[in-house]
Amino acid sequence: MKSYTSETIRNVALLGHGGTGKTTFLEAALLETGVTKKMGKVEDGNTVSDYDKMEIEKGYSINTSIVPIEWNNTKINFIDTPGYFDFVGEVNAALRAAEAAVIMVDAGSGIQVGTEAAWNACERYNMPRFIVISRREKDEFNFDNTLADLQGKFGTKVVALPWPLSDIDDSLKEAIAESDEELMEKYFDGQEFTAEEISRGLMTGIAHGDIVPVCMDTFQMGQKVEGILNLLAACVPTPTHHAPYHGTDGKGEAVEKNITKDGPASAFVFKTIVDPFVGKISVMKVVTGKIEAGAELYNTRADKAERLGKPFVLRGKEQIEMPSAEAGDIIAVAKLQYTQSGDTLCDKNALVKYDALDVPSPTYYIAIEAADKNDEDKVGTGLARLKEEDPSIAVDRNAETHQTLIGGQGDIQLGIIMSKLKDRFGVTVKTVPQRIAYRETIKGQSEVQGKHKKQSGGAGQYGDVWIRFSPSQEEFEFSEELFGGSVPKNYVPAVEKGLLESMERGPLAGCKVVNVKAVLYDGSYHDVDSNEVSFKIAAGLAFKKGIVEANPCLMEPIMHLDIYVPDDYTGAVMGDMNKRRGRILGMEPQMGGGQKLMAEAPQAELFDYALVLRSMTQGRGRFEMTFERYEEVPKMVADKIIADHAAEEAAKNA
Ligand SMILES: Nc1nc2c(ncn2[C@@H]2O[C@H](COP(=O)(O)OP(=O)(O)OP(=O)(O)O)[C@@H](O)[C@H]2O)c(=O)[nH]1
Ligand SMILES: [Mg+2]
Repeated sequence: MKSYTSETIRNVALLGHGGTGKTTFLEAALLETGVTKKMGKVEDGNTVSDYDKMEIEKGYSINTSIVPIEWNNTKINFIDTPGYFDFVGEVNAALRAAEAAVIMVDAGSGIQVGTEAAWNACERYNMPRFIVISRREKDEFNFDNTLADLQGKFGTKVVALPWPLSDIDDSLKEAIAESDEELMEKYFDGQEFTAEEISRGLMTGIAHGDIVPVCMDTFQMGQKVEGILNLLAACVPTPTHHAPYHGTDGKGEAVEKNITKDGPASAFVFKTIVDPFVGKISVMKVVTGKIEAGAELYNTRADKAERLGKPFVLRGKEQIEMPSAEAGDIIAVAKLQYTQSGDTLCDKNALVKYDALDVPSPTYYIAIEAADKNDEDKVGTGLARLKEEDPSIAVDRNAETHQTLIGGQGDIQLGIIMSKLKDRFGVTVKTVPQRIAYRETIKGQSEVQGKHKKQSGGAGQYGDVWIRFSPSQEEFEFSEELFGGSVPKNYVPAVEKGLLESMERGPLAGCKVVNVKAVLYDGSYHDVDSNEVSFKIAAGLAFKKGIVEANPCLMEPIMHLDIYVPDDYTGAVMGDMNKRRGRILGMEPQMGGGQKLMAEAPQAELFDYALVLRSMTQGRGRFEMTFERYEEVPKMVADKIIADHAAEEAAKNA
């Protein structure tokens, strides 16, 4: 593929509800531009964009892919995003590389949750946008009705746009007038716009997001996409007109960089593909300068230089070599050593680090185990590789529950991660019930004796301690108030060690014990039989007894939730929180509609919250969750946890 200049490149993200035909539209465009001879179909697994094995198997897009379409000396780099909710991280990344978005709307279904999500994402990124209506071949489809729905939802900035511009109706005229004061005056004076003014007004309006054209051109399953391509080639702002990229320079000071081919090179890596055969592919948007094969660029996050191989253009999985790439283009480079998604590569003499990617924080976790215990290491390395590809997954090894958790946006995303582990790394994993990192503590005091004595035959063992237990603000406090040499000082560290080790597994439910103060105040010893081990064991015995006698209780993690829902659903969400032992702390109306509900609930009641909230709100609700504090488990619940633990132990020892 030839190199394109900044002015002849357009970068367009394809967004929209799942299944609206984004990937299919690209197939039509590839056919129309002569790249393919026959149109691929998503259901046949032979499209250019959905090339990943998992995408073919599932029949929908999972990864963002790049499909450049060369059209009348312009190259439109389409960035095809998955429409399904779980893959919002892919959409965020795509919008960091695009100058405009096309929101695909299904003629039959009209506005869907994914349409709203796409619109909101465009608002967040100030993204100029176009609306294209797919599946218009349906009999019941009526353009004016759909347009009216879109205007009802998103406002009058949504206008029908005939292309090439022919008859310009009043709503379009008004929108053009609003783009510019001079044009507004002319409009109110009743003067006609010149062709140049119309074009200027339209471009400004689209670039600022004040005009959102709905493409009027009909296109049907694989035919006639040229109207849309013409419109996009003409009206999508060129990369050089894009709002500047924000970041920091070598001194950590804020900088803004406009896309320009002049000056030192810099590029933003928005996507990583881990190909089992080719290795790692870093997909980047060139922000400034020019990138050539063999260039040495600096990775400002990793603080390492990277030598680039030949840059290439991706078209689905196909790699097309390019001699060089100019600012504004999207290219890929293979086998970079240190670079991850969200990194900046730049000229060493002009350091810059662009703002990192917005990675959605995980809201849904599952606990996994390798089906074969010997594969644990492979699971670890596999997950680390997959996280390079999808930074929105979290991989946590919980030190208290000893479980491996993977987190993401929902069950589809995590199911795919599990399939990929099998497929690419050959390890089968299974999900297991998630454990909560309960903790044990005490609310009262106790004074107990721990005595370890073994004096039958051979060398004896003797350790005897009296310890006072009470609550503490700190995780663990230890001191001694011994008098008269009841316990020789050299055994005191062994007592402390014995207590510390016992804290790992409390007597109630085998959980970590916290917030305990222990004072060693008395004891006895034996001249011959006492040793460190005996005092350690004695301390452990004292601990068990001491905790049980000091009014112990179980503590559980309480999470803070910020839940964003449209007004209609607040009642349902609040009711559901009550069922989860949760509390609503407050409510804040949001700009642009909807409410933010602040709530707290025990983690134990929230495992499925991401899935339930989604179904409760038809996919319109979302939430963020952070750990808040530990709180005492209510007695009824605690009794059950303790009983379950006892049963588990009994089964283990049976
Ligand atoms: N009848 C008809 N079917 C279409 C049209 N466009 C797409 N389809 C079909 O709709 C289904 C979904 O199309 P995709 O292209 O995968 O939709 P998508 O928007 O890429 O979906 P996600 O990747 O899940 O977001 C496929 O079975 C297509 O063949 C169209 O214009 N008319
Ligand atoms: Mg798709």
